[in-house]
Amino acid sequence: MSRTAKINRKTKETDIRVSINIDGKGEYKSEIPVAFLGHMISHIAKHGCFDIAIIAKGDVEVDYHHTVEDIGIVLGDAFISALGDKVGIHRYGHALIPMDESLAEVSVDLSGRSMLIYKVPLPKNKVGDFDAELIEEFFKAFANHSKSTIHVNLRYGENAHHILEAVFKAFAKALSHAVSINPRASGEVPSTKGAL
Ligand SMILES: [Mn+2]
Repeated sequence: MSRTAKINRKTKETDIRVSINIDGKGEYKSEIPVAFLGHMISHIAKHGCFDIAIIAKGDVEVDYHHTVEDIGIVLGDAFISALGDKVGIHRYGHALIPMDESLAEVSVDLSGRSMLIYKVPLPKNKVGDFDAELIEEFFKAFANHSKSTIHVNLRYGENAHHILEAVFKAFAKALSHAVSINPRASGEVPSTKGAL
């Protein structure tokens, strides 16, 4: 059974369409009016081996906040929808990934409960024209809508672009393992409760 989803979400602030194949090859297509976020999501696709297509419009004349948050919402909705009943998945994933001088750690639990811990001190808030504080909003929205527990911790780093790239690559690797099928647990939901 293919683990795919298509989600459309339209509000007065944004209009976002996401399609995803969790068992993809890392193909990424996007039309996003926030270039830096598009660049970061390309790392989720590539290093998670997810096929992701996003078409997004947003009120970026205000600022990037609504568009970044809402892309997180729709991606989270798409992941949880594609995951279905979570039978046979690993559930947990963890990665510690360097990007040059930066080292980021991400732990994911597809727990059915929403929680984000985000400890990523940045040397400056701007990366190009992008407000780097919005990345926390992206992960908060993703955690809320995918009903997952996500801990993001920067061990150390100096360059804001490198730091965030390490965060996204670590997130991709952690999420990729969490959603992958555990051959020793086939047919079982990975919880002693019997449901996630
Ligand atoms: Mn880069």
